[in-house]
Amino acid sequence: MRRFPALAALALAGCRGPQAPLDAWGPQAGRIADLSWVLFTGGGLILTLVVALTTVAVWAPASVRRRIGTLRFVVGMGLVFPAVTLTALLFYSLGTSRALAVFGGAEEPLRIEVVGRQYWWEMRYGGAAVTANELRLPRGREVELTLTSADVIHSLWIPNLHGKLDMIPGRANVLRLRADRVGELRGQCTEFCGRQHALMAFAVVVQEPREFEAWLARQAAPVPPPATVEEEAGMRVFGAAGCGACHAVRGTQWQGRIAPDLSRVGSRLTLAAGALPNTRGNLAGWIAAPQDIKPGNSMPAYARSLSGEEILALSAWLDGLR
Ligand code: HEC
Ligand SMILES: [Cu+2]
Repeated sequence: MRRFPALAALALAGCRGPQAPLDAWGPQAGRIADLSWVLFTGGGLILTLVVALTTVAVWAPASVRRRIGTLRFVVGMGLVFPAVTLTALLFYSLGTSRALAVFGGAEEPLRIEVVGRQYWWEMRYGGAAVTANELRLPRGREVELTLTSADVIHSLWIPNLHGKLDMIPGRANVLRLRADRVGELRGQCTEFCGRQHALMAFAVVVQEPREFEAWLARQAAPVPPPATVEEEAGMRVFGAAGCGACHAVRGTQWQGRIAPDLSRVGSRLTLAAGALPNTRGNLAGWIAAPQDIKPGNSMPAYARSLSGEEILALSAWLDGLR
């Protein structure tokens, strides 16, 4: 008995926090949570009823048992009851799906394209800015995410905001959502897409609209020139090592399109799709040994071809891109 509170706390821990579907941060997740509660409650009541009837059928005296053995009872509880309940649920869930497909407001939604790739995410804010592994949203604004894939099937899930939606090569799926609270959430790939599927997450940052606009303007601007001698050295190493063949940095000659855009990589919360917290040390570690941190991802390791000093200079420059 004394363990019970601990067990209950453990079970309910999934109901709150940055990756909890029942902790709705917007109307879409709210609808899904309502549907879930109806199903949990209804399912619980029906289970209780079935257990009670089974107990009666096994243990009750014959006179009582006879009552639940009549044809009327069997047809009523075995056919009519499930038909009525399931039909009601069908219409309720169709109503939920419909509500999820449309926006309530008259305002133009903010459109963001999200491209799934092995094993990271590209976020494109119209022509204005490209970023990776981080979805920033203005609080209270309706957002239309267009989901595509550049390779295999992925699936995008931000439990606090909406249900899952697949990202299918050659197809665009649309997810409409709104975040009503300021703060940080987490999204995750939920369709097995290869060896590093588990390390394919992203940060969701909901900001006040004004802060969001400022962030977006900074993302869209060319990067400023290096501020220190070390950063300048880092920028040179970036060119010499060929990082720009895969990565883009806004306002430079490096415009690679097959890896995360690094224009403002220093401002992101995590590195490599949630694999590491974003610190200067982790940046250096990632450049030296990405295959040890995330084996099978598409970035080559530089521990052998670059010196420690070069890697530190690179990390200084990238960390300064905010
Ligand atoms: C062959 C293409 C390729 C080259 C060359 C390459 N990278 Fe990468 N890089 C990638 C890919 C792909 C990822 C994403 C890996 C993942 O998360 O699955 C990545 C991720 C990163 C990240 C993390 C970005 C983020 O959004 O979290 C950094 C930082 C980075 N690379 C720096 C560099 C530097 C510095 C160089 C040159 C020394 C370099 N890369 C060379 C392909 C490349
Ligand atoms: Cu994936």
